[in-house]
Amino acid sequence: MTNEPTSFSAESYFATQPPPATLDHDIAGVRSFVARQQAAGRKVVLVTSGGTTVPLELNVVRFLDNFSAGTRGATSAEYFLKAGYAVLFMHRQFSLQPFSRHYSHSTNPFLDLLDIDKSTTSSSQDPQIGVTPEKRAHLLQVLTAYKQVQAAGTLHTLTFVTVNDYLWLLRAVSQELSVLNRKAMYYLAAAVSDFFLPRQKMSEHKIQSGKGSLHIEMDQVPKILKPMVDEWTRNGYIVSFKLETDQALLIPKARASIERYGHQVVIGNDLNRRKFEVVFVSRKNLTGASSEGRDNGFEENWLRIDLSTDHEKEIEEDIVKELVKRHGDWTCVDSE
Ligand code: PAZ
Repeated sequence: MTNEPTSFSAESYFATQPPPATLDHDIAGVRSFVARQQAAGRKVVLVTSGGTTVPLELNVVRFLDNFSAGTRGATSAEYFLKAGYAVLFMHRQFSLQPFSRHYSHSTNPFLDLLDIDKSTTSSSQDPQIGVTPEKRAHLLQVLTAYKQVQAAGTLHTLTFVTVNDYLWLLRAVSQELSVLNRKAMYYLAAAVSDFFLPRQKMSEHKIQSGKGSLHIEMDQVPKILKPMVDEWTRNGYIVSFKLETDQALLIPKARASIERYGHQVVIGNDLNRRKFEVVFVSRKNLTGASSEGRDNGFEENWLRIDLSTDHEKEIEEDIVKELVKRHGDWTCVDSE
């Protein structure tokens, strides 16, 4: 299967690729969530999390996937909530989510939390289930935070699977959030496919293996940060992530991204070091509090944690703390 590649701008992408069926419903939910947070005077952060897929067939049997468990997004969302933000959590279906991430099937199986009270199994009463004593303190902490967030109504979740779902949702959610002006933050931690198969070039049915090898030419996913900065958001604080496996590329690529799209921060992370080291790349004097002495240079701030001495520490705590400070400075600047 070979196709001539098409060059998609964001505009031609949305003009030719169909929206997900649930878009209108999802956006109605976002609109009322944003209105409630605005009335309460809260800042709102959109957190994107998890990897997008690229289906190879319309009746999908096979797809390409992007690496991401959703740990960065789900963990950061909890720290944003703790810092008083309302969170729109837009995540890949079945990837990690705030609060429930502590008891995911792989890292901390839910059933290991529970015990059956042995005294009740031999008696005539129904067997009683309780929480394993050594897990109680942690569960109580997570549950308390979760219940508080539920009562305050400060977390709203949305799901995507394909890169197409992601792009449509991102545009629509960003536009809804733009009413908050500088009080909105966009924290783009999802791992988004760079290449995709436009609907018009996809085979309807399962690709057959009879012809031997498979050749697919994919088109480039449009660069959406530019329209996001210029058209979809209004003075919002935009943070993107850059994942590399070659550490030497992190800073040059992060700088190039800021240069090209004009957003506020790129957080660079190396695949194998991402749990304990990230770098913030931004323009110097970004808030423009004093335009004098402003230059076009960049600054880099490394955040590191020592996992050998601080086993419990999550680097997202420090990432969010730094962003809350920077966003605070950003909201102090008068909007033109
Ligand atoms: O979800 P996770 O914790 O497993 O991984 C997080 C991450 C590495 C996907 C994220 O920090 C990131 O870099 N996202 C952007 C990836 C990209 O360059 O497209």
